[in-house]
Amino acid sequence: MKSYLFYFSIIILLFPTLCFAQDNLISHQIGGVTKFQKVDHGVLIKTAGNVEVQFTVYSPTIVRVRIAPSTMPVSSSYAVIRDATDEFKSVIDNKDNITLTTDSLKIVVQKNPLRLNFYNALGQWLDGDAPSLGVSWQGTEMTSYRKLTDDEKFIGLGEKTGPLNRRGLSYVNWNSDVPGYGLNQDPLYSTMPYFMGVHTNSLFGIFFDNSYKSFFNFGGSTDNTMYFFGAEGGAINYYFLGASTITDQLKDYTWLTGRMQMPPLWSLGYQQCRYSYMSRQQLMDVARRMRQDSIPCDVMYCDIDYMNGYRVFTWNPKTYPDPKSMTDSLKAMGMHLVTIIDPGIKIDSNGYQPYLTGVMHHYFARYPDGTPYTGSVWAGRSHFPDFTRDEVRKWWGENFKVLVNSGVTGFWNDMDEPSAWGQDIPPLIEFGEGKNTVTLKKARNIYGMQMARATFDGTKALLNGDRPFVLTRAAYSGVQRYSAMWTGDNNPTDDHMLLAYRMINSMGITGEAFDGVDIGGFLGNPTPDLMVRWMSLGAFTPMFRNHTAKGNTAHEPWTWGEWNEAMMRHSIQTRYRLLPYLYSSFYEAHLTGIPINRTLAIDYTYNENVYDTRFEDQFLFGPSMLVAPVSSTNNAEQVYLPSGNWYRFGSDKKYAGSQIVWVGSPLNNLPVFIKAGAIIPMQNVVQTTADKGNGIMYLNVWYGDAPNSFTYYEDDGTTYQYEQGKYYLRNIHFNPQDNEILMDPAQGNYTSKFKEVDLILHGFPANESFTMNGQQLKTNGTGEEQSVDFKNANEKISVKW
Ligand code: MIG
Repeated sequence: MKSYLFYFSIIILLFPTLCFAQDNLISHQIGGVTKFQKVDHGVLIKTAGNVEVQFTVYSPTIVRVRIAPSTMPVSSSYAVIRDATDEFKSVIDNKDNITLTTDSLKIVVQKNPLRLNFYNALGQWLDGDAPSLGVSWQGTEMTSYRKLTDDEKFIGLGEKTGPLNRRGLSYVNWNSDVPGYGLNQDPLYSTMPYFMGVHTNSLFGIFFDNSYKSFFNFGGSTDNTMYFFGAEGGAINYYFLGASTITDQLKDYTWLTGRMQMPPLWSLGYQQCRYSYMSRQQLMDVARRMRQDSIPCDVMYCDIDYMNGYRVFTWNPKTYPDPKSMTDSLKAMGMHLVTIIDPGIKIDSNGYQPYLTGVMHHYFARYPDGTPYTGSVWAGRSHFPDFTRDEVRKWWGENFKVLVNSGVTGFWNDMDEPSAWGQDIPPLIEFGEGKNTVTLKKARNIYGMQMARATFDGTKALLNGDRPFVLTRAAYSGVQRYSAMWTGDNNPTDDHMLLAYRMINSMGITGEAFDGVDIGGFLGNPTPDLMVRWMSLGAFTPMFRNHTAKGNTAHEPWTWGEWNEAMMRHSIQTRYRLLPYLYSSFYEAHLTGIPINRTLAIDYTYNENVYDTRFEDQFLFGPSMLVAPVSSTNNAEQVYLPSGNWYRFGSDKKYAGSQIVWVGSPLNNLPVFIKAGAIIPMQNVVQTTADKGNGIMYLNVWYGDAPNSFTYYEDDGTTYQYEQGKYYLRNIHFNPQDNEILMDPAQGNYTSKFKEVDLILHGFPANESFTMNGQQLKTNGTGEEQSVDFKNANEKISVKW
């Protein structure tokens, strides 16, 4: 026994030495500057160890920093859609430093050893290399060690578990299929390597655009002196974002990586899913019951069982005969059908075209000898399309003909991490062609995004001018250009529900505004109370989808008893009433990248309460509604109301902000607050977005001391004609100092569906008399809630009191 221990410890002691020596994994540090030169749009620096440092100016607030051995080829980005066109304003070479400036940033490059420090235009230090370490590498793995300050918080990285403030925690990006993931599990399905560092009164952003397995450590294990990030391969390639507010950060980040196009309006309606509606009969029964029970609903889903033996791009002829007539029936009821698609293509040479054409053209990911990689998934042994290649994406897109011809308008991409039974796909599997050949190590984190791209481009081309809806599980930065996302296989617990809203908020600050969660939880059964609570939050989720796994209690509203169904119906009705406000908020996301669900960190960045674990789940839904997710077991909850005045949505009870309040939170009354001065256009309850409603815009304004504006946006909701000016856009202002609500003249060539405006005034001085463009209006109601009606003329409308 003793001697066994002796030899064992010798081996343990020798092992690291041996293997580092052999594999050259001893760390190396970046050396001093040997040379530097001006290059197009920036500066190129060489250092002692033949490592290059290149700065590229995209805009005064966006500078790319790339650090890599001079032998490493520059790889093109899947995320970034812009080219650099800017230049440094000045480049000053001194004995010890080189100083690079733009109008917004100053970068000081210490020469020996090379260290970078970033300052804003006011001269405030924002971020920089750790003085002792800087950029280091071990084998092919490069890491940037950076200085950490006591006051610093970190937010971002997209779909990650854990708290809003990621200080003290570490994360890995390696897209993975993680059913029933834990509350702190990592990695999950997607990679969004953009974070912001928030100081006491300044902030910065870093987008580390590297698709290899990457890691981020926000200071938990460095005695609070450093934070660091890096990747298994590729360059230290980051965009330093110097915009000084989170709103401007998001504008810059989505300028760089792209923004969403307008989603089809129907995709903002209520979506009912299930794994699986096993037959046309079952699916249509659910759809009809929605209408019978007056549950507004726009979308039904087919999960994998609609296919013939899980072969993608097929229908099961027995259970789903004549799918076109089914989607016609759905259409007649104002509903759309979304079908799931997995990447794996079943190996089946018996006339199965997607397999035959894929093999014939060598479209699949392959072993180094060219043999297509075989993994097993639902369909059994399968090959996986190489979505990194243009021709493969094009072929994939054309395959959707089968579904589009069947009347399908939404396409749900699943298993695109990619997932295969056994999970760990051999890392040497190859993608791409010629000099663009890469292995899974580089392709994995962008695989889902490229599948979503192929799906979006392909279905858009097939839909004859209509907007497709695409939903994906795996993703990489920039995916917002193609697809919505959902947070995968969650659990039916209160904690998971609350986590989902933090995750959605975090995805929102990494460019992806259109997010959903499986309402009620995917794996297992929620309590009826949890189901009711979650549905009430669903109304305030960018994508409102109820879904659950096989074998679970059905999640449709009527399965929970009449009283619970009534509460759920009310939540869904609230969603439909809010559609004009919601659609306008999507327009803002489309234009600027500001998300729908907005962590309070966006507007109240420097307020400590925002990061307090009691309040970190709270968010603004659009610009002026504050939602406090509350667990289903709490009938009262503490809510933090930021500065300003607030009204409880529903009762209009008034609260002063900048305080923590206890509020009632029974299951039928989620704590939602309206910011004083809010302008929220609503509509009447309809059963589907295909119904234009009663033609009345219910324009709600809540009185406040400060002026406010809102951009109302409308278009046909289905086509891309808004790109040619076919939209209706109207700026609406609340000007309390002039006692005026002003609607600017309508812009665009689209006629609003609203013929009338019912202006509903909350908390205005009691018994006012109102005029519209000088003419007396008849006031309905008195006191707390008054309203006036007028025609929705396109000219300027000024309402005064
Ligand atoms: O291995 O298609 O996350 O939403 O219902 C499970 C069946 C595959 C995982 C998805 C889930 C979907 C399920 N899929």
